[in-house]
Amino acid sequence: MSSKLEALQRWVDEVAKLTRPAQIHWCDGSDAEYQQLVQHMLKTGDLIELNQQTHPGCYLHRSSPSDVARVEHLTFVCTKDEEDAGPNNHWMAPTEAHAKMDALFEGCMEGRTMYVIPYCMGPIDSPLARCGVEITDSPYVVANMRTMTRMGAAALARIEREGSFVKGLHSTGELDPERRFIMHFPEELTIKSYGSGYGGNALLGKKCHALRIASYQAKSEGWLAEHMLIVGIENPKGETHYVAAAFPSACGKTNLAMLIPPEGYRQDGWKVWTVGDDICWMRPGADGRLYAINPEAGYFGVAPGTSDNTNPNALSTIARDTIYTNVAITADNQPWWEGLPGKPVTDWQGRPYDPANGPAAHPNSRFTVSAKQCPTWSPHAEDAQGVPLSAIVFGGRRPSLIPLVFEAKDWAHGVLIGAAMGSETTAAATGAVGVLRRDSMAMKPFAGYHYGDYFRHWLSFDKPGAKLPKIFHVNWFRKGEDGSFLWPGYGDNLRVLEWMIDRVEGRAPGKQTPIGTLPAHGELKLGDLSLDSATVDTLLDVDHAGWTAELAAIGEYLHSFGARMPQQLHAEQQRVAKALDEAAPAPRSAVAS
Ligand code: OXD
Ligand code: MN
Repeated sequence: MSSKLEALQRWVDEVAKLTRPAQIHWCDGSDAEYQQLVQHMLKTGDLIELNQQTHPGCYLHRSSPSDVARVEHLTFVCTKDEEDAGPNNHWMAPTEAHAKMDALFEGCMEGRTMYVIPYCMGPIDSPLARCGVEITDSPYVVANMRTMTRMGAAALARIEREGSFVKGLHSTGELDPERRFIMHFPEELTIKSYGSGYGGNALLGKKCHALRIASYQAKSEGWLAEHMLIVGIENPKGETHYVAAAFPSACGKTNLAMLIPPEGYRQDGWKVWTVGDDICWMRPGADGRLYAINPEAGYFGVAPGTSDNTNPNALSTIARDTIYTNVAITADNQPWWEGLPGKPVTDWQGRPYDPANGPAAHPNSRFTVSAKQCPTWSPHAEDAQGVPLSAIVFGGRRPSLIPLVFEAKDWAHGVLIGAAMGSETTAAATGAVGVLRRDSMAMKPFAGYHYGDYFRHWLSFDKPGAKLPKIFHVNWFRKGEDGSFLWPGYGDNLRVLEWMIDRVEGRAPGKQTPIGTLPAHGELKLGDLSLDSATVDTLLDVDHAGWTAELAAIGEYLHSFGARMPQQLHAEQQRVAKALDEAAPAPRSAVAS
């Protein structure tokens, strides 16, 4: 096969000349092609068949043990001017990066098949969608891209019609961590990735295209590419509000996207609809509202912790036609990970399970599955124009200080809240407890350009005629003095979402505070939750001294980005600091005198 688009054909020919594959396969995305790939990988051992009675169409892939996660220290943004990549990215000069990568790619596909994958990020007929072509020598990447994107003939037709596409070149190389780089050339709409088969490094449509390159494209085209889930909340009257939410990893994004309402809410007729669990592209519509699409067609989710208690929707989504990566298996060949009932017999590396070797499933083991298999998949997930957003939510893991929920005073304040967001690390993750890592808008590893310019771009959406979503911050992870979580989380998070919708609808006056609007007494519908009033008070408390210190830390953080940080964001920080100052309780001596 070949393409009638000269730019595409020329690039494929150039890559073939450089990498010297034994053969070239243009992917059409058909079922027959997928079955052939699976059969091929079963023969080579790239895939292992799982129990087809309990898990029809499910397979296991075991990666190289040194290739199990994204590699931020080997991920670069290569802009002509170093300043454009910003202090939030590793940078390399484009000429140097191309030379380094082309040396690695030279002859790397000898004896291998080179797959050409045309793909579309977003519904195939959506004006918000964007296309790319990934060239890879990994059949595992092809099979995953087929699930995660709209891949094949229809995407190729759109690319040939539009004439433009993001170029992604990938090879697993020798899977040598010393010969591994993930390079982005936003000015050339190009990605080069070598030496890793892991999803975030190798499925180039996902983090590389849909976040790093797309965020850069979005800046010049007037839209936003964000690390956010999208969820629809339907009330008993049948009205649906869509919410996009950004959280750093390990904060329950997939769980929130697939939330099951508490029993009482279910009886009353509340429903939750999943549009996306990881990435959101949004753009103002003709009516001034922000419309969002999920550029992905599948979920590449973390398996451990996914259970009938935490996320029954995810569990039923992955009961069939799923590729598992680095999970353990049971005696009867079912996939297994920590959090599931039953027992592992073989660990993620294929060894007999021995607790002395650590967890049976790798902590970052994954499932790849079509979004359509989710029981709560939204009937509007494929709408070409996207879904209109009522709210944007930022959140992090903050054991202290940050209330359960508060609302930004306006858009610019919301941008400040997103810029300031972060998560406190746990001992298990880093060895150091309570270290706050700022991860603005959960985009620290993914913004493809300078954070200062990125915040300026966010601020620019507030213009005459705009009907922007309200911005909120949530914290499901507040802890009491005994270290236990104060808020039950999971399905009960719907209570917080309901309050946000009440705010959007003008039904909840709220309580104004220097940091934003909090639920006034009685506005959060706590129903049959057995939370005592002291716990509710703690969850909704604004601690002046703590917040004054937090605002000072936010100010320092903004300054660390130098002159490109918009003055407007500094002014926002000062506005909140001043409001706190003015509302501060009188000092003790003043009270006494
Ligand atoms: C991530 C992911 O690393 O979604 O954020 O895989
Ligand atoms: Mn993610």
